[in-house]
Amino acid sequence: MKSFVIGDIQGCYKGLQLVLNKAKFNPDKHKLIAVGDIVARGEDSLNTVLMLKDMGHSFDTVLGNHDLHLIAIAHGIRKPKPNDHLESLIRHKSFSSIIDWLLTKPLAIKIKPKTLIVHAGLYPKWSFKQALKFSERIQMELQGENVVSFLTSMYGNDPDVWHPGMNESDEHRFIINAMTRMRYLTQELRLEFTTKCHPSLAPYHLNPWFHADNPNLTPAHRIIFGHWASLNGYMSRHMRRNSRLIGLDTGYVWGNQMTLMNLHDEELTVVQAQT
Ligand SMILES: [Mn+2]
Repeated sequence: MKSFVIGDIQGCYKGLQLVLNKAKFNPDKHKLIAVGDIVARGEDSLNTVLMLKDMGHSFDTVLGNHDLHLIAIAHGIRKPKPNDHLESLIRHKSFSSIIDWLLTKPLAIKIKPKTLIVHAGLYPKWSFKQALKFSERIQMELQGENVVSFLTSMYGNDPDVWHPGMNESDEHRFIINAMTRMRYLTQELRLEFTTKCHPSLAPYHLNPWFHADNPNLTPAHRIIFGHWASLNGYMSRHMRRNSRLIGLDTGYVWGNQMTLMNLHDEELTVVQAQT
């Protein structure tokens, strides 16, 4: 079956339809996998989610920070922000079944032996195998009885570095932060959450997570991720030098592009947002 991976949709229903039509995507024949952040900020998160959910087994996604935030809102732990435009989704009669559906989604998907999909990235101390194990742990917590306390303790920026001997709740928070929020790391591989700019504008002591050496990876490994709209362009240049990284968030919600990649030949289909 032909599979496609799509960058951050963020409730941009029109952009989603445009890019799927342009690539002649057919849910009866093809599979669509999202890099997460399917909701929030865009004009129509409700119809975006209803359409993706209706695709059944033809669609899968990893969870992004905005998807987790929606789950936290549904459990009464966070309040929706007006600029997320989530009101009609939250009020819809299918909201609780949408949340149940999101709660089944992982943080990482291995789609080929050496290809991983994850929202923000792979922390450089981790192998694919570890990341998938961590993803399974979080998935179990999201489907467990203590989901409310789990979601409550997921918020926060500490610990900002991975080290052995942390308690379980610190481990879970770090795993979620690394897999759904990470962009820059310090030299000591600490997560830094405030800097979101293009790497050419970043302070000298910070490096993109994918510049840190990961001894678990070979040039045959591929990591497909989203989350970092300001990388648009940088990643496509980077792809030629380093085949391991495919950043698909091209910032449609900010007036730039929505990108879809055919997994077999890595051909990109791109649509431009109308401003
Ligand atoms: Mn994100």
